[in-house]
Amino acid sequence: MMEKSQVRVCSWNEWDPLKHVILGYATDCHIPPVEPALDAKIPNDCEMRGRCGRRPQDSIERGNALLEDFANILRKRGIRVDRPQPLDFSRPVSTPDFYAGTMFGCMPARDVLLTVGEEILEATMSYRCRWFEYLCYRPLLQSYWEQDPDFRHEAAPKPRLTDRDYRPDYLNSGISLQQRLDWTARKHFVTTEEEPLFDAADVLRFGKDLIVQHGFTTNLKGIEWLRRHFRDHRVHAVNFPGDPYPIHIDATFMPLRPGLIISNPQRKLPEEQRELFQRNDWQIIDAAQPAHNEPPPLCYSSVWLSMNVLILDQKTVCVEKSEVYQATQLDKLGFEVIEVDLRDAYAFGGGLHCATADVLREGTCEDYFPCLSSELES
Ligand code: DAV
Repeated sequence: MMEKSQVRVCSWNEWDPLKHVILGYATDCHIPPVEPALDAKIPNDCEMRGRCGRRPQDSIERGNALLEDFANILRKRGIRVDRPQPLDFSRPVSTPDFYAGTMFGCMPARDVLLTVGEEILEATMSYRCRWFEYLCYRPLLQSYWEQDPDFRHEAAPKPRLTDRDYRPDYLNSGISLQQRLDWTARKHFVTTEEEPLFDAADVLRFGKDLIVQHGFTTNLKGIEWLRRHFRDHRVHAVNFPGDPYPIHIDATFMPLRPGLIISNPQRKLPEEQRELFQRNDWQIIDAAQPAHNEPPPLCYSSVWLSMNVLILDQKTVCVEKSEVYQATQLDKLGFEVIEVDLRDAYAFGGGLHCATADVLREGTCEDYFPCLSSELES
């Protein structure tokens, strides 16, 4: 669904005034059959193990109703909201290299689309079931391209996703939590370095600098690909020991405005990687505790979706309604907090930040890290 009027694509960071956004749908979302990278993300005791197929219709309807309410909250603030075009996600994904029984869905737009300035880049993705997800966004991107002569629509090379992309030791479903923590602390992730892989939600945009999480969904070659692609940017790899399932940076490290980041207290940025922020007067503070002890049913994500906030401008932030501790923290930090009821849509792929992808934020490309020594530029 596409609203009319002239489109302009441009967004350099996570906090400048938001004007236009894409928001996903829960429609036809599936739990895909087991595949290597997805399997590594599902906790051992999770009820999703062994389940696959279309998600229950009542949960899809509830998810879509909440997403529509979220869209209306944004529209009332003058933000234009476009929606993707869901596919028949029950269909398999088949290429010469692999076969996956079904697709996934199109709720977390942030995972697929990376907006950097006047460019929107389709990520490679690293799950087989998500290989074709970009197609849901093509009608929108094509129409932006026709309306905005400065918009650059780009796509990263589609990966082969053969078994060589995944470490076989993660296929053992009996891996202990301690084993996972040991592995992720020494960057032994499920994805190998067979070819460049990244999900767009592993990237945070700080003007001239891109901060990219190395983990399950993004490998070092993916980060190197981004570095060669965004030649006018500085691309920094980060990783977060303490996260047994490191996918997507946006429930781990979240810039709120220039100089201020909330960071997941269970997933600390290593000391040597903090230096970049400290030298440039960025404060990294612990995010508030989540309000829940467990994620909602059939959800891949952790309780830390509490910190998956959507910033509307440097004074205004959308927070999930039940996340009272996170809301209080943001209020104390001087933000106007807008409550958004979205928890029952988490199972479709994430929270408020995940569900959206920027099309337009006001503002220009600034340098928020002027003090960079060459040895830190990696
Ligand atoms: O903490 O489970 C979720 C991020 C989803 N985009 C987590 C990360």
